[in-house]
Amino acid sequence: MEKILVTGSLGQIGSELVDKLRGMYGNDNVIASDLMKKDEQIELIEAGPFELLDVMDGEAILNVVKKHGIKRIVNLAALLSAVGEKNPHKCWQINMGGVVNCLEIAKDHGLSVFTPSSIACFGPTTPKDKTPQETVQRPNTMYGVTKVAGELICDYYHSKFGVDTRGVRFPGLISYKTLPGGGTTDYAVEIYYEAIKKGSYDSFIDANTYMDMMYMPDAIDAIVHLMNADPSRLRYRNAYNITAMSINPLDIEKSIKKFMPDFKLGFNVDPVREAIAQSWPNSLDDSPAREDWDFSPKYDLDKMTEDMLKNLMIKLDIK
Ligand code: NAD
Ligand code: AKB
Repeated sequence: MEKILVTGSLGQIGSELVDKLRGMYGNDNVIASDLMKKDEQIELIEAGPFELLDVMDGEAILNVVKKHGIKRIVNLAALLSAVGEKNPHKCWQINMGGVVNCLEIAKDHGLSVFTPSSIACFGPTTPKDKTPQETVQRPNTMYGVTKVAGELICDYYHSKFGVDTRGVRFPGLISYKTLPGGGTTDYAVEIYYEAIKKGSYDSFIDANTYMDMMYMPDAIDAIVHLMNADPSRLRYRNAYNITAMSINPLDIEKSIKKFMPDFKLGFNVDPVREAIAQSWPNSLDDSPAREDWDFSPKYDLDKMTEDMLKNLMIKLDIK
């Protein structure tokens, strides 16, 4: 069995992806890693191999690759959009340093690499509705700059050196297991937590601002699906648009009210994150992903809301 290294594995995506991959391939074949241990992820850390790993340290990654006989890296270590704007240079160093280190090792030692891009790879001059797979990419955040550069460098290592690189452009991901790490779409997670805890939420994103979103089980399925897809069908490899829903805060309010009729939504708009959201698409065209590797999300907004609320009631121990 091929061993897989997941970097940034204690974050919002990694904490669920590691579980899924360990279930599929066996605990010992999936090596989790992160910059530091986190108490809330102790189960994941103890369930299988775990390494402390800074993706900016290429030698340390290589040592882990050799120690465990790794054949595939899923590189999730990154700073997200809002945190990235507070420290753009660090965002560049981590996001680009990590991906380049993984690619160099992949080139020299015959590994494959999966690295997610994001809707942040688009910018204010990109067509906003049904944003095509191939279009203008001039983002105005450092996070977005690293995502476009990440797509291009993965394409380069594939075409120049034959490295099997793959990736998707994730929309905002909504989940209840691990909190998001400091992005613009985080409002769409907070709203569910606050609905359960307080019955109300003040959104930092404006009422009519649309962004694409997806429930975490669909995002995890997409990674697994694309990693195992027939390479001869892949036209884009590193940057497939994928989405499950195009929604704004009022849509989520309406959906929550179907299950919690007294829920109240207010607004306390954060100009920085609102400007980032305004620079991103309203909705993506993900038909190439559907055609090339049969991407097909299962959760729409109401189905996701029902599952989020049910699981958060259990997690937050609210009767
Ligand atoms: P996250 O912020 O929840 O987790 C990132 C993890 O990386 C954290 O556990 C952090 O400790 C770790 N990390 C930070 N610096 C590191 C370093 N130098 N070395 C090793 N680890 C380090 O992020 P996430 O939401 O899980 O995102 C994972 C990937 O998916 C990122 O590339 C992100 O851009 C992409 N993505 C996420 C979303 C989303 O909504 N969650 C959407 C689009 C794309
Ligand atoms: C963010 O908001 O920064 C992320 C993303 C869409 O990349 N959730």
